[in-house]
Amino acid sequence: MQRTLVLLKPDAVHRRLVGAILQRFEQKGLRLVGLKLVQASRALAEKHYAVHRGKPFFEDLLRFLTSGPTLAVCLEGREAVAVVRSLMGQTDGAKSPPGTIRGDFGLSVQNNLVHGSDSPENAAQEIEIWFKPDELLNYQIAGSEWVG
Ligand code: IDP
Ligand code: MG
Repeated sequence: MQRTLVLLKPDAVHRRLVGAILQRFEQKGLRLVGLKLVQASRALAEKHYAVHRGKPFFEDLLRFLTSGPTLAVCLEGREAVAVVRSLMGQTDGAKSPPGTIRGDFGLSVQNNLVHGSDSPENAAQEIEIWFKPDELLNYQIAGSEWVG
């Protein structure tokens, strides 16, 4: 079963969209493995977005991610990485189709509510950045045979 790292960024928390966004992942059939409200430090934000270092939006992105609470979420399920990416929509809220999280809740490129890992390899690395091993739970969900 695949795992992925999702972040509900500070705009999602400030806009009180945490419940609405988490519901989409849950109702799709993904299950919660880890959940943690974090005030990201600059070091943590830099590590998470290391791949974007040097880009013109990098400093603003760090300021944004460290500006308030982020809900770190580890989700598990069949094809979890790709499923989360498709539920999120495109980076730019204005270009994201209705029905996606970014398409339904935002217009911004930067303040786009959610992060989702873009490959299983990056997911493994990112889960390690945000969670300690004992913060990730292994358990059997009742009725999981109906979901996949
Ligand atoms: P993704 O979150 O859809 O994977 P990435 O290209 O990995 O998009 O960019 C990481 C984050 O950086 C985005 O989610 C968004 O918050 C921000 N970002 C990306 N491109 C821009 C830009 O052109 N201007 C401002 N912020 C950007
Ligand atoms: Mg990305």
